[in-house]
Amino acid sequence: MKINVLGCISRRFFASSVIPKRAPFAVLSDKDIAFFEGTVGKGNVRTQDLEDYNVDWMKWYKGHSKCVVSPSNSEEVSAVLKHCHDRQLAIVPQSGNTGMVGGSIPVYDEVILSLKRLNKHYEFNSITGILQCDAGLILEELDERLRKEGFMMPLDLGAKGSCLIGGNISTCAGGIRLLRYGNLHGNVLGLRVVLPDSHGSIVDFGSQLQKDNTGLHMHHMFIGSEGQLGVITRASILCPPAPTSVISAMIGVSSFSGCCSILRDARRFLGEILSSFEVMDAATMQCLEENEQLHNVLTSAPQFCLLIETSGSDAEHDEAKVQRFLEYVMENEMATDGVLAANKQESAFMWKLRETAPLAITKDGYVYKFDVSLPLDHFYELTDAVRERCGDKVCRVVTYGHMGDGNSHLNITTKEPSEEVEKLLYPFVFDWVVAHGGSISAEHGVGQMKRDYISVGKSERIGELTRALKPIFDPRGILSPYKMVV
Ligand code: FAD
Ligand code: 2HG
Ligand code: ZN
Repeated sequence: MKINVLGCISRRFFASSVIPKRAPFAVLSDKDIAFFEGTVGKGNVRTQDLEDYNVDWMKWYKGHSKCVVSPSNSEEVSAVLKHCHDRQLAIVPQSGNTGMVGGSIPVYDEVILSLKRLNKHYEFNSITGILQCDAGLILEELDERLRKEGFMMPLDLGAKGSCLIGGNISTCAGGIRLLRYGNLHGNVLGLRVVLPDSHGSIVDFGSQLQKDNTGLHMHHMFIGSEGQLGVITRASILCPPAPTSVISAMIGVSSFSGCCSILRDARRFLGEILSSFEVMDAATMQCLEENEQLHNVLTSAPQFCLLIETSGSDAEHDEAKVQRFLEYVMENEMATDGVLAANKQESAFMWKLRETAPLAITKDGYVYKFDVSLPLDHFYELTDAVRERCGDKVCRVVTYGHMGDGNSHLNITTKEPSEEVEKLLYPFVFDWVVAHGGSISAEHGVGQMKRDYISVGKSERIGELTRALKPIFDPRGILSPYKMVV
């Protein structure tokens, strides 16, 4: 299912943020447009009605691009990037445009390179489980195709109906099953990348092999690089067999330390079949109720709801494990109540609650969004600290997230953007996270949103090395300027 796009545009504002000045890139000319049309076909160069491309999913960022170019293969991407290099025209790769940090949106008038037409090549080996495919294929469609052969994509996220695999790799997307299938650094074996250099070089990094220790493992550099180094046009991905038995349950818990105990025991009892361990706090459930009229399946009005899922290949074995685990939790009074999904519909409703949370909070008006990794000892302390700091200046402070991976989605809502709230949150939250051993970006990336904070808690040398790396791949700095590498 394609995800909804939000309503009004409210440009992300950071009173404190200094947007870098426009660099001396060329200005798009009629000759450039003619070149693009000659390369990718007239119908695949847009110069009008660009709103959907210039604005992000959250409606926080608005670019001013005058042109969207949509190539259909690596050779066309190469010709476009070579032209942009030679002309010194800035260009931003864009896939499904579901990113949450403004990475896919131009800051000024950069050309937009839409990768949606890069969707032809699909080759799957059902013995090795290795998929080779074009970067512009939609995650959900890839998953559906693989399921017909008994396999699945190793990642899953709420935006699956709209995001493209190239966008997922470029953000190193995490999602709801990372606990079981690992992150993309483990699953992506190789990448075809087009570089914005004088040749528009097309380079195959990594391979289609599970073991390949020849040279530096350079494909990893592009995973999570947010379009700063090159354009991913094709990927080789190791895909797991699809489970034949999936069990979902929701458990109510009265304290966060109680959630941690349940996570420890879930790992112990469920072992290899544990595939999701998600948390939603009471404020999230209240928001779902008020803004989306979605009612909790748990009736004890707990402080925390855990959504736990197992994925395995033997229903009897999995059910016995889950049963033993739930009995243990209940007998030891670790939960306020619990519900085991009786069928696919009930399971889908549990996931609907979790996946609607990002949309539900936007209905309060304005959202301050944080996506952080934290050691579990401090996971919910941050929410408490922010609640205390913001008091009644905000509508609500909600936390949901991928607790099994230590990834908290802390969201603070207000009716309208507020400079006062912004000053309470920035840099407070980022400093707090780093001081408690966390990361200020768990899975959404840096984009435009965290550009000013990228060095928090990192040594200067890391910044120097990153900046030294960029021109090796992008000698004229034309690819997605003013973002992660500034
Ligand atoms: P885009 O948003 O188009 O681009 C993302 C970044 O990658 C940009 O910097 C862009 O320039 C760059 N880029 C895109 N394609 C390429 C390419 N081929 N080559 C080089 N650079 C490229 N994220 C998670 O990690 N986990 C979640 O659970 C999750 N859930 C979400 C739920 C919802 C409802 C929404 C709206 C978003 C969610 N996201 C989540 C964020 C987002 O979906 C992911 O970041 C996703 O991976 C972005 O993919 P995309 O195709 O939309 O990429
Ligand atoms: C999710 O896990 C997404 O639902 C979005 O990563 C997180 O809304 C958010 O903050
Ligand atoms: Zn997430």
